[in-house]
Amino acid sequence: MKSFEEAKARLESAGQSHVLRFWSELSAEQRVTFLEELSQLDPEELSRHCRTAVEAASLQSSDGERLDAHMEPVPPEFIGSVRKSDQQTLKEWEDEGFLQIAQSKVAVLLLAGGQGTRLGVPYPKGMYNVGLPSGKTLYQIQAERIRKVQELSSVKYDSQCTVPWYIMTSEFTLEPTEKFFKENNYFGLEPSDVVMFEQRMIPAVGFDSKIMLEKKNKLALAPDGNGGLYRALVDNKILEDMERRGVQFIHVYCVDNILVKMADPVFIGFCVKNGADCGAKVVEKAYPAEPVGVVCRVDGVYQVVEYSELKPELAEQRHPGGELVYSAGNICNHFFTRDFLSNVAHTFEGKLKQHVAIKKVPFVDEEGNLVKPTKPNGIKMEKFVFDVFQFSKKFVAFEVVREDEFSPLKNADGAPVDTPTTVRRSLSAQHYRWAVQAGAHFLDADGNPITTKHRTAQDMVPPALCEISPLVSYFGEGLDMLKQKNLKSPFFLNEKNVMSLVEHS
Ligand code: UD2
Repeated sequence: MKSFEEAKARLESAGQSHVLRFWSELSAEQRVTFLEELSQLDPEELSRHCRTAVEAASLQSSDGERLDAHMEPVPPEFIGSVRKSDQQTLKEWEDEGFLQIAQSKVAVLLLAGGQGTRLGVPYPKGMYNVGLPSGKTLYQIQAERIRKVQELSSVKYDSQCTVPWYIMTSEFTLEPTEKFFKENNYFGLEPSDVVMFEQRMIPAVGFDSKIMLEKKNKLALAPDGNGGLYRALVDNKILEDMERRGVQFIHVYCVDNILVKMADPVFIGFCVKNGADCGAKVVEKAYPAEPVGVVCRVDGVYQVVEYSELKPELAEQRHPGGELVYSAGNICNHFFTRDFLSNVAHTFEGKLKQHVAIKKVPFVDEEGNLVKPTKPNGIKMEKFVFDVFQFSKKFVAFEVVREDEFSPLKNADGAPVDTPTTVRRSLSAQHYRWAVQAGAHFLDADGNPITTKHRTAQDMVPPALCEISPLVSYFGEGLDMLKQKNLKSPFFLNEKNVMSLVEHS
């Protein structure tokens, strides 16, 4: 559809011809890009989208009521747990995970199409430098963890292996992400093993069922949610790519968790050994309003109820001992078999719930003025990646230790939680624990020993600043060279200075 007449006819049939209101004012170049954008819209789908958006917005509260009446927590015995498992069992899961990785059957898939509105930076979140001594960005940390887990698996099972990295981007994030990876030589990964693809964008809808204009020649579009993954897998033939590479298991995760264990062998092994086709990592929720979904059951079926849709009364419910009733916090780390993904993408995608967000959407009014609304004026629809658990034949939840696995970057500094400062501290605290476990001692700037008396693992501010490159250690292993060493804070261990420590041990 590259002609104006065609665009007009299609928009008319969808009841949306108002978007061409400013056509006569557009330059030739603007007309071309606008027609290009409009050509992505299917009239039938567009009508349905607008109808569903308005209906879903009006049903929002009754949906919530229904949910409340039918949800129940997952009994603890149905949740696998790192903390409650013995060393032998953890080792068996880890070995299994490494074995699958060594056979190149495991891929990681990053959901990176979000706009990162809360953090407020104009570029993709993965490019954010959180201020570590190394200056590494989230993308670099993740890339290096992939390199390390490949290396550990290859050494353990004496095989050359690859963990392909699929990155789902959106119109907002594809270009800058591609450029950033190129400029940084893919952080040492094989470029052909980093596969970027784009999710779809969908229009914001006004309460009058009309789609909105962001500019006179641009629709107000937003990514279709991280559950847009399933359509994007088909659109971009990603499942075929996985099949070609022999990938069977996929670890899907979100971009902002600085502690994310890429292709975590323990999680992969746990899921594989349990015959799961779908799994979710959870942590114990820290406080009732924490912005994480809860893994629960609704009418007996596993589901995540997102924090934005969970009533405060339910979020605050506690057992007599004080623990939260809905405590299984989703951390957006999922396990899927390729078969399951394929089944969802080809058979069930249309059944995924449309979640509604009523937002302030800047728009061009009838007179052509750009309006920044002061109250919500538009409906945005999103699908959620976790809404597929219901289609699973064997779903498992796996509880991990927060201090080791979850510290997300959501907000700019100044907010009380999930900021650059808190994620930096979480990483430093973890690496400090690894170094101390390996037998190191820390000294302050004056050379005095740093004492750790009275401290607990949950303490937010680590006693010393410590960063260990993922290229040296993936989860605290291989740090024998730190034994009996006095390390001055801030201490940064990387693949270059590690050699001198080895020589002096
Ligand atoms: C997500 C989870 C929430 C909890 C929390 C932990 C969902 C829907 N919610 O909430 O339950 O686990 O993370 O940190 O998963 N993204 C896309 N395309 C989009 C929208 C988002 O790829 O259209 C990506 C985004 O780039 C990010 C991830 O999905 O990597 C999660 O998105 P978010 O940060 O907006 O989700 P949040 O924190 O509300």
